[in-house]
Amino acid sequence: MERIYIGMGSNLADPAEQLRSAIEALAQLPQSSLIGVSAFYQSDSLLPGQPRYTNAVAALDSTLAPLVLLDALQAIENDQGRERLERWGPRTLDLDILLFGDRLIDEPRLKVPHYHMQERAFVLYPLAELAPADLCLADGRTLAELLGACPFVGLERLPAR
Ligand code: A4P
Ligand code: MG
Repeated sequence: MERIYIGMGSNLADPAEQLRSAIEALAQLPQSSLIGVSAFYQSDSLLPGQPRYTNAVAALDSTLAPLVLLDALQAIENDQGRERLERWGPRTLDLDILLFGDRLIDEPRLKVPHYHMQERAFVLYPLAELAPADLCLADGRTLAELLGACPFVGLERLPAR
């Protein structure tokens, strides 16, 4: 079993409902158990002119191989009507593998840790609800250090999932 953290994001078609459906789908993954889900957080899109995002992080224990898990996550995205029109375009559901145990993965289809997660408040704050503060990221910095360098700015933690 490896502990996997998955970043979830949506900015189309009732984002909170998209995340709730995604959580149900994650709970059904084979060879896996859903360990926990953070609160939902809203923030402006990194790209101007797009609707606001709702983001959350899920923790999963799994024996699935990384690319098998990626296929399963992309199937969930597709089931929820994701259309890949342009990179970084608005989306009903985005599922990113943030961390996969302590693995460093550098394959054409899969880079782990997920790039830029170290500086994204909408990833780090929900992750901190689930992961220990001394969790070490690939570059040797701990989650606590990354949070210290990433102010809680522009994030709104929603009261309920
Ligand atoms: N891929 C490589 N590594 C991974 C990984 N660790 N997890 C590949 C998942 N997929 C990975 O992803 C493109 C390809 O990346 C996949 O086919 C997979 O093989 P995608 O989900 O189709 O495209 P994308 O999401 O548009 O691109 P990307 O680079 O994942 O964008 P991001 O980083 O997700 O940024 N603002 C707020 N507030 N909240 C957000 O969540 N998200 C984005 C998109 C922009 N602004 C945002 C947010
Ligand atoms: Mg993505």
